[in-house]
Amino acid sequence: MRDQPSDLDPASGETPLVGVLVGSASDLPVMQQTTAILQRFGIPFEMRVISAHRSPDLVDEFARTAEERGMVCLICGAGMANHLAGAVAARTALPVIGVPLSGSKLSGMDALYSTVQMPKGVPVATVAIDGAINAAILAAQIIAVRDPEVRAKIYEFKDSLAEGFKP
Ligand code: RP5
Repeated sequence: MRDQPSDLDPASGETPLVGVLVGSASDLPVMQQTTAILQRFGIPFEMRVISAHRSPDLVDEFARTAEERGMVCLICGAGMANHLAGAVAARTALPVIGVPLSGSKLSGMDALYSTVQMPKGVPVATVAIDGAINAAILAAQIIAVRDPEVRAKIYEFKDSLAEGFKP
């Protein structure tokens, strides 16, 4: 499928700090949990449907230009043979968080292995299968290192976890 800018992009006009890439429109129901958390922390993001296998040139362009566009962190969610996170990580110095997605006949074990088993030199910070929420929290924590406002929201959120995670 062709790359599509997402209608989930914030309308604020702010520079996106997080790039959220998904391998297929079929991944959106899970990966929208990522964008919901980013919105909750007030972090501007850009979401794109872009595939390592179907639109590799667009992956290349996105990964190589993300830093100069002001992004701080990238989240890549895909299922099956998930090469998206690794392909992106090979092309940027930005931290890349990979979300292996279920939905395949192997229930996401295929995507987990192909995301987490990166060879030396090209790390991908891999969260759980369908761990779209944790991917966003980790991205927020990366941003929080230099952003006191986001840091305060993270601490508030962590405190709230004593009563359980509330989406
Ligand atoms: C992966 O293949 C995508 O990330 C998706 O999880 C899976 C199936 O894609 P579709 O056939 O639904 O487009 O590349």
